[in-house]
Amino acid sequence: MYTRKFLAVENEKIIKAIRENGYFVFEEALTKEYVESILQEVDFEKVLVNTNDVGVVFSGSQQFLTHCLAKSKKVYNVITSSKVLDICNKYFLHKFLLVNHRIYQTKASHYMPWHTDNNRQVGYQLSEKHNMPGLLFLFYLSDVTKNAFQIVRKSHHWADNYNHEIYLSESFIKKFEKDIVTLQMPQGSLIICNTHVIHRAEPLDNKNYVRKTLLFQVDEVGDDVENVGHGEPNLINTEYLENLSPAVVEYLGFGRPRNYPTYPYSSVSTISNRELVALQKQLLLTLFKAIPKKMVIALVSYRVIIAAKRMMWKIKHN
Ligand SMILES: O=C(O)CCC(=O)C(=O)O
Repeated sequence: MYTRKFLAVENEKIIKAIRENGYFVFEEALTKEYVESILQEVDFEKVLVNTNDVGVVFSGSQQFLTHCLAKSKKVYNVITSSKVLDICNKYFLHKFLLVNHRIYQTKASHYMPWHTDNNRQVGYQLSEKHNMPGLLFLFYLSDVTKNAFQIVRKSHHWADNYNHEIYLSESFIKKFEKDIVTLQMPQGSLIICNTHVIHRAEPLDNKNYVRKTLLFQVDEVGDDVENVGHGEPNLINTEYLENLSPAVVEYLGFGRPRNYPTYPYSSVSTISNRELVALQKQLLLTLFKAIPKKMVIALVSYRVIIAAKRMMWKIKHN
């Protein structure tokens, strides 16, 4: 999964960088083969419509697979890897929790304002900025030359002074131009940042560009009752839970309430017009293909079909 050169980096060094600068970066932390195998488990083009499974949803110019822990063993392995857990163990002083995770694809055009991720929510709404320490892990699953993660270096030392702001304006951030770091990096690269650091994805306006990302956030919830319910649902495929340790049980939040809805909000109306037209075509095609079968069912009735099935079964098994 991880490259040897990344595994060789001492976690103390990673933590020192995060404490000083607000972030740590490493090019090609995951091997190319591992990233490709993750991407094989995610079909970004197949949107969920009356599908009895977890899968991809559209939200404007982005597509999300939020329930990765139910769909991808490879992602489960990254999120619960000993490298990640050891970094968290050393960084946090008290109980920490995986509060959200997702794989997403960003296409063509996208605008994200400058913000921090120390958010408390009521439903989909941000209710306040909290003081819990937190780490955001972001892996590039494609080469990122545009729409890169941008960070205001060392802003975790002062960003909490602006906790009354939901987003920070471009004109305000311009004052810190010399501290803005734009992280264009190859597939497999990793960024870990303090959730109190000001960041965003660089605005994108390019029809032919696609960026793929795995992101997850870990917050130090401790034993504070105020933090009970902090986090999005974790749907986990039990097949993945070999060697489940008490530490992983606590980190994934078994038995712990999670009050936030799954991000992002999605419905038919969050599908872009282009994708909606493609979907309509697909639906019409399905309808035309289904008409003969439905006509037969209507004419023959299910009783006759079941009787025919019983007869075929008997012929096959006698
Ligand atoms: O995708 C990115 O580069 C940034 C994501 C981000 O800031 C977020 O989801 O909070």
